[in-house]
Amino acid sequence: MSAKLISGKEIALKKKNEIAKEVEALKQAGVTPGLAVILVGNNPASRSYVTSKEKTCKELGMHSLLIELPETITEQELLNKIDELNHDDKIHGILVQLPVPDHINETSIIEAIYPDKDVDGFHPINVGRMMTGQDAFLPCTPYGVMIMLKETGIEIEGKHVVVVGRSNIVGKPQGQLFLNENATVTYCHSRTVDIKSITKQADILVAAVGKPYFITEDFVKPGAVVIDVGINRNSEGKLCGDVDFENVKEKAGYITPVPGGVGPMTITMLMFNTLKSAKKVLQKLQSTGQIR
Ligand code: BQF
Repeated sequence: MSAKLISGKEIALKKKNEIAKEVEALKQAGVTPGLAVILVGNNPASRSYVTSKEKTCKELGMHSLLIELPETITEQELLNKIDELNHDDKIHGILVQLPVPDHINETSIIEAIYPDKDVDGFHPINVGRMMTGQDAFLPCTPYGVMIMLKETGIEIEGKHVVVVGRSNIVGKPQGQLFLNENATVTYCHSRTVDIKSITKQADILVAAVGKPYFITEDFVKPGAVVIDVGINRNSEGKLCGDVDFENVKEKAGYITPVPGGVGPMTITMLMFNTLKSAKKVLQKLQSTGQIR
């Protein structure tokens, strides 16, 4: 193993400690940060993500509300639930666990959440704010990656970052966040001709493909930083990333594991965003003299 391991688990632990302290201070001031998580249907992976979000909320002293709805709920009923939470003063963050069933329009759901409570950072208002470099809720996974690099002391300015993957949730915003930090950004995707020749130029390579072991050592420049955003199950049913870790670790300068890499940071940034939302509410209450 020549690469240094970037432990998302450890960085997440440090960040969660900082968040827990701020949550306590906020509670003293009269505002308990609250997150509502809506789970529609019974997808086992979704259920496990939702459970870990709830558990983390509680660990950090936040209020958490889990709303479980049957697969058969109509889009309108879900929209009504969201609107109720939009107007609930105890709730500072709302998220609908994705994917939603096919008969529900994902875009309509995302757009129904008030941007000020959109702690996933998926609402077009937050996407636009991020793109123009304004204050916004940043999507948790790409944001988590940026914090991991910062905490590890890896420079971004002027570096060539190659993002493999272009989903709205990870790939696209990931490239934008790197651009905001003055990196040179290249996107690769399923239609890219000769992916390897491009990924080999990366100082920082982000894999967000959704294919187990897609990134092998021949995709990687010696000494590169390799960030694995993939969460897959391999043929043995074990959790694995998009990177062939065992081989790539011999060539990379830094590498993130799966599990214990980006995943724990995703959850942590969700807590950070919920805290941030609650802090804004406190500021507003203070500036309008409703609380001192
Ligand atoms: C780890 C997610 C695909 C689709 C929807 C820790 C998580 C995962 C892995 C986790 C994910 C992936 C989440 C580890 C939340 C990340 O130790 O490696 C935590 O809970 N995630 C989600 O909510 O929705 C998804 C991936």
